[in-house]
Amino acid sequence: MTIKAYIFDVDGTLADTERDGHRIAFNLAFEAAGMDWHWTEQIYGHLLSVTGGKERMKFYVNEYDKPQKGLPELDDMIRDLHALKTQKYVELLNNNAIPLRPGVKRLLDEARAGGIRLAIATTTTPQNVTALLQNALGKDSMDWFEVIGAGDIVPAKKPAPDIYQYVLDEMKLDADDCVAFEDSVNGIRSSLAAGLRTVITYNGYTRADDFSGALVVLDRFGDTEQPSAIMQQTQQKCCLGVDDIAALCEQVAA
Ligand code: XBP
Ligand code: MG
Repeated sequence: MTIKAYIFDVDGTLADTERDGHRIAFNLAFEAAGMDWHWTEQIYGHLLSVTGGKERMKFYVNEYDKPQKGLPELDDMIRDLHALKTQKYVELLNNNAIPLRPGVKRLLDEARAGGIRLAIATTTTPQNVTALLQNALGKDSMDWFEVIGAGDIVPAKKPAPDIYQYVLDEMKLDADDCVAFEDSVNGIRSSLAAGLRTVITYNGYTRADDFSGALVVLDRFGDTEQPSAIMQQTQQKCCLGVDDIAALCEQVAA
């Protein structure tokens, strides 16, 4: 069977954006709004169990019993805080682009050269996707992706399958035609629930997550300068390529 499309998660997969990107933007927004909230790396690691910045702030208020718990205007406050955070995140990326993870650009180029269609399925906002891609890959990179499924465009965020189902519907493709690329347990639960074979590249926050059902679990896609340690150990090669992904899909189909 021919793979027609690759559907990429963004945060943690295309780039390591959480610890030094989103977390910093949240703290800058809290400070600008005069809030005494501050998310350390450790607190943020716990809060990452909830996807979506607005949902994550609500979880934080309840989980850490903050004084704002139960306020009638809490949802409005969180909405405004999230808009400020998104502005801070975009500014952050425009000033200090967060690089793509090793091998992401190589795999995107290989896929495009091979006629494999590209899409994005992410919990973050469209503005954040645009800022990441344009700063890391240049202005025209947005056109590489046929569909960008992002943020509140679906009712339920990951681990619900909604965002992947939205992308499949928009591309008029079946799950069997595609492969998903994720970094976290919420992400793979979402992609598997949508029926998608899933490649995992874990990161510092997700290395201990349960990736049961993954097509393959790697430290990174890898490239010649920054090879994948797992590909070197298991396949005696530096990187995961389009051919490797096709072979993995053939194996599971057999
Ligand atoms: C990761 C998320 C997002 C980001 C923060 O998205 O769960 O919520 O952490 O971005 P994914 P927002 O891994 O699906 O790309 O504040 O815009 O939600
Ligand atoms: Mg992710």
